[in-house]
Amino acid sequence: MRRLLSVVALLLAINAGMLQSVAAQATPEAAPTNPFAELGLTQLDITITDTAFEGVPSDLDAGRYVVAFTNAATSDFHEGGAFLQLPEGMTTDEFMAMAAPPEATPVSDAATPEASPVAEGQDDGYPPWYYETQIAGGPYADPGETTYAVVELAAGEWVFWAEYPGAPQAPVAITVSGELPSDLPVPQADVTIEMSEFAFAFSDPLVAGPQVIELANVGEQPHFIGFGMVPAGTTDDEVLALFESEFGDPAASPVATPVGALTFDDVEEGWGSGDQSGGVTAWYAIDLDPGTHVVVCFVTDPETGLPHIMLGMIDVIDLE
Ligand SMILES: [Cu+2]
Repeated sequence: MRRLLSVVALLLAINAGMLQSVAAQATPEAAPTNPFAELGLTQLDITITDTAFEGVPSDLDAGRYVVAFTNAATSDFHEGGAFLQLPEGMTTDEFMAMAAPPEATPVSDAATPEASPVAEGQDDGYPPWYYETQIAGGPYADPGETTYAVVELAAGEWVFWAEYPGAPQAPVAITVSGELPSDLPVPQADVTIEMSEFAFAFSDPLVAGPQVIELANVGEQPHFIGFGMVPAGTTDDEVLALFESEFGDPAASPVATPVGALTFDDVEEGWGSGDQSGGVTAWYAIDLDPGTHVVVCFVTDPETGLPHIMLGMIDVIDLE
């Protein structure tokens, strides 16, 4: 949930102290095995460090790929990224400049460092191109862990990036060429989760333990799924009230629940996917602890300016 909260932080300017309070408390677990090994797909071994993404190829053929993603950063956070096709008319250099940390951006006039397009974009939410371009999903992993995903990349100019401007890891450019094969292998999934405006729909109940999810965005806006563990008995309304208390505009929000006892200290970071555009499916090997989980999406709805969680992309589920 670190990225979820990072996004919210960037968009809504929460203070850094609260972000600290929701840092991961997860203990390292045994690395899951690769459930996609039998598909015959090429594997991309990508590692995130404190300063870079390593192992991202610069050229690929169009197709599906198994991504083995290792979090070797020293933070306590869930770290990851997503494959994003450059929007029409945007060059790789322009994307790199948009995503660069502020201190790495040359500032000709030191008196007005905030007057960059990046800062303006953050104030206004996601830039319009975010809703137009193709985002293929991407892997996230807890500290020291390796996770597995299958993503599909069509021909075009792509980047693998950390999903928020200012990340210390620079995006890596990928040129994808050729036609998508017509006989793409389809991973076997235990549960299909459909994301739309504004709901998650589960084909089967999630269970505790390792499993493969097929994550399908059947909507129009980008979506992702993020998990967090909450105390047993927590309700949707309590989670919504917590987020509304920090980020919400009571006049604009459909939620009018009074703030409950739930605090950000009660929410423990869990697994989350990279963003996926409408029509995009990706597969992820996940491993869920027993207990009560909240699943959420924080992409901003451009019409209302509200994060999708406030519009219905929230479920509380109990796993045994
Ligand atoms: Cu969403």
